[in-house]
Amino acid sequence: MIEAILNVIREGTCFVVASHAHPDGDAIASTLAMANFLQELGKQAVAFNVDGVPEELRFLPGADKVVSDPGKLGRYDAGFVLDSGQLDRAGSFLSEYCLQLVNIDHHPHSQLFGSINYLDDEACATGALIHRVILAAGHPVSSDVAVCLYTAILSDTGSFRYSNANPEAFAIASAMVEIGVSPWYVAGNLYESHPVERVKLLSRVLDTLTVSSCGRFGAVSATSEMFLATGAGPEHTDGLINYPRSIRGVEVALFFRQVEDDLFKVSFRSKGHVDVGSLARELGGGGHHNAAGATVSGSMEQVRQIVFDRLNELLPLSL
Ligand SMILES: [Mn+2]
Repeated sequence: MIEAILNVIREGTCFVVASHAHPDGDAIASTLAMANFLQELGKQAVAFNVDGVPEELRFLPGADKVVSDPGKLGRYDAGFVLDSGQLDRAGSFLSEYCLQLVNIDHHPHSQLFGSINYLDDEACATGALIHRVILAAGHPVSSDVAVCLYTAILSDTGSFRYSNANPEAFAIASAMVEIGVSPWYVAGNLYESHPVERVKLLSRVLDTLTVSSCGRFGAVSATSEMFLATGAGPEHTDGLINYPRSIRGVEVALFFRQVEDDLFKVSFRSKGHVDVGSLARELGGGGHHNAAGATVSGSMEQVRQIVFDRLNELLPLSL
């Protein structure tokens, strides 16, 4: 599988590397690791994301060159679609710009939209798969690539706290630090450079905290009114779901974000047996056992009730 990817790289000269909309650290950092690696091989490589690069990831090498306007794309020998699960999360139009697509992903149920699909749902991050590709190419990991790979893994393992923090995660992190990555530099950029709007939004979001009577799930919400009042945007909501999750006894955390008057994005995190990926799929979304999301229409009260009712059914079964 990796050999087939290396052949695509050897035979092509220009590539696009893309990842899913509303990108997280793994999505952007994997994209930039791959794009930087391809450029170091003397190839042309464009990094693309429909939503651009979130503020806290702009320190990554090459982040300033990420293209977000599909109109600026050219023609490519291949497109690498990373961390995306399905092509439309990165942009269905990518297939029109590329002679072939290569899907590299660690999400379970990732669709086989590539001519090559390098999938491993046991990998801690897509960044770990990119690391395997670079090692197989026999290419030394540059300091630019190293900081991207370290960031991808730090981010997707929740700073090595989640169950996906496997030996490979620590091994890659260790190797990247060996190459010269500064853990404090990365953590400082990722976690201690929040804009004040985010912290103001946090105070309002925490005000909405509810915990179920069983104590096993907890939720917070962000409404359009809160975004307006604080000047924060949806890009400032990353990690807010960790607050209900941090409560003792809470197994499933929920974050409801108003998208339109009667439309809510629901994020799920599970600490235990409940497979929030399958719950999200029931609601038309997707994701992992431990982290998932769906978009549900209805008023805030209706949407919360739909999800709470389903959890009240699921949680007793998971004892
Ligand atoms: Mn990922």
